[in-house]
Amino acid sequence: MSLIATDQLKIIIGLGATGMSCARLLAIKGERFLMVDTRQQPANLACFEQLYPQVKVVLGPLNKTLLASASELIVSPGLAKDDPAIAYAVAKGSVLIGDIDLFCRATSAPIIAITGSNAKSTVTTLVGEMAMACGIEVGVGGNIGLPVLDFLEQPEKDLYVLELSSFQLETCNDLRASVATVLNLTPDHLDRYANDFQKYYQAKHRIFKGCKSVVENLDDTLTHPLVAKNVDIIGYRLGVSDFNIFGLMTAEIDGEMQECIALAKQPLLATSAIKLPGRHNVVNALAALSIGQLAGFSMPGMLEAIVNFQGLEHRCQLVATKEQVSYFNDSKGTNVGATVAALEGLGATLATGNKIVLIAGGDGKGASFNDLQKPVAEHVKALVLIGTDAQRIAAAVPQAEIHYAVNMQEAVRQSAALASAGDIVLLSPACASFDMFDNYAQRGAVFSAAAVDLS
Ligand code: UMA
Ligand code: ADP
Repeated sequence: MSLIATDQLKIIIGLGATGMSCARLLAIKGERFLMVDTRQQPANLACFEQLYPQVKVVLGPLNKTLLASASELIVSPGLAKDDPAIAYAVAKGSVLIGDIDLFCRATSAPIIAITGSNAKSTVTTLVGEMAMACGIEVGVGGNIGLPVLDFLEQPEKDLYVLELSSFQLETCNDLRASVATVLNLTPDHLDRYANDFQKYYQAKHRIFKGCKSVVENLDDTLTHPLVAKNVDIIGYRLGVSDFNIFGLMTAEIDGEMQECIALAKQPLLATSAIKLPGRHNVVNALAALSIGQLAGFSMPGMLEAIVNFQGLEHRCQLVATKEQVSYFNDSKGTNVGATVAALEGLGATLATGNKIVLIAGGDGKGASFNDLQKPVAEHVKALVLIGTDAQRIAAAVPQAEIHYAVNMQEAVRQSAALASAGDIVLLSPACASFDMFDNYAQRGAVFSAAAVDLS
């Protein structure tokens, strides 16, 4: 890792996990820096002041003159980069950068970069498990919860697998990933992008800057990269496989004709061997295989990792079965695209006549709920709505049976009364949780406990 100090002033904006990791790096390098946060009482303040008593902290609205005095502004992902004070400083010559570029400057190990509106954490984790199964020393981090600069405090790994959000990609200029992918693209975080989907798309596609190879989801044209002809591309689709395309085929496995994952029309693994529920998780396995293939992982190692992968909490996780009704916690379904995938993914596994009772609602982040219409019509028996945007969801699915609940416990009780043997009760809110819960994990935990507690 190369750590080169300069005596120019740097300003870190944001006292969250990212800001703290940036401070650690600059302190180790002996750089001159200030810490800025728009909040009066950011949670890490006391800890920061204890660790760096000599570093000035400036709190409250951003001061444009102060920011313009910095050679570099290291901006945390949670902060919008179009703040007028940041724009002023950039116009005056300050360079805008984020933790991801700082990390890329410091490491020479290959990077796999994964973004998308949904499935990032699942695919990032699975790719990490594949690398481990192939005997590769791997670091898995980024938006998934581990600031990437924390890796610099450990011996360098052979490979880094990074989940990147659009917020992080906004400040990425120097990623040069070995493998880059946008898994899927549907509206999210539009409150941050002035309701402009194109801006969100552009932020996501920054992941391809300088990349060496690309994985493309052939079922989602918005993931198609604009890259030079010499960049290797592998595609995947929930359809027939082909040369350089991971897909599906029917083949004889263990004496039985079965649906299989395949590459170049060669069967690799029965889809029934994937433990994660729903068709969308078959897509996630295809995505991870495509990434691993470009990264040079061995096929047996990748297949072993898929077969052993149990999935992550709060992502279409089966948490209870009561009176032959299955309760799935998909609290991480925080936007419409995720809920559409969960409904279609689980709906495809139901026996004829069985349906889903959907618990949804929360803070919709300004998004339209209209894309719920089709999967709701196909797979949903009734919706039980909670939270701030309950009425907006109801208005988007006028043909559906709607119920309202004041809290999660009541939503689960109502859903249990609506479901019959063989049905699914699914919490997939299509919304953020902050209007009723601390975060999606707490929302999922409350749902799961209520489902387990049903008599
Ligand atoms: N904030 C202010 N003023 C500031 C700085 C931040 O009000 O001056 C607020 C932000 O608006 C936000 C909160 O503080 O509400 C945290 O922002 P941050 O940038 O300091 O966040 P970190 O603690 O550094 O965590 C970030 C990611 N958070 C965000 O992008 C909001 C984490 O992703 C990520 O795990 C972490 O870096 C390590 O890379 C979380 C997330 O919610 C899980 N990501 C979004 C998502 O997945 O949808 C993008
Ligand atoms: P992210 O990190 O992008 O939020 P996760 O892996 O945490 O992704 O999954 C979040 C949600 O995305 C899941 O709870 C599920 O509702 C949805 N999801 C999972 N796989 C897919 C997919 N292939 N396409 C669209 N949505 C998906």
